[in-house]
Amino acid sequence: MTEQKKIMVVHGPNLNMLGKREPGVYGTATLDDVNGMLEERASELGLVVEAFQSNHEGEMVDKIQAAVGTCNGMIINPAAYTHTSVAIKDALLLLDVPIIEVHISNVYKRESFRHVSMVSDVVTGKIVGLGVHGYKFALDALAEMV
Ligand code: CA2
Repeated sequence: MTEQKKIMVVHGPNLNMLGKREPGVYGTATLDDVNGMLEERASELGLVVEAFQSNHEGEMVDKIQAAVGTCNGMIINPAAYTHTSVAIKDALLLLDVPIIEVHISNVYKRESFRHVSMVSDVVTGKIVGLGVHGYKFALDALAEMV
């Protein structure tokens, strides 16, 4: 049997609050719902997913470094660190696998500071504004690439 390809999913700060606050912006699905949906879709696609969430920039950097050589693709929503983190950008540059940046909300319809992404020029592609469905579309896209 060939080994299944692994997709690392990295959720940034405050995404542990999904479904518990601000449903008008981020919807009603919880982070567990999102991860469960990704696991289900991954098994249909013959992939495995490992999901990780942290409110801490350095922990996200550690997780991205640990993904080097151990995963075949990555989905990342760096949340607020999208707009500020050179450290996360530099860590993503260590990966030589496809990376999809996901944002639940349409950041371009929001405050101008959310229009800036430190990571968009180092990822393979980006999905914004499609709610939590964006994660599933990212997984489908990675399934085609890996
Ligand atoms: O739209 C996205 O996915 C964001 O990455 C979400 C970030 C925000 O800072 C980005 O500009 C856009 C915020 C994540 C906070 O998530 C919450 C979820 C529910 C309740 C409160 C916060």
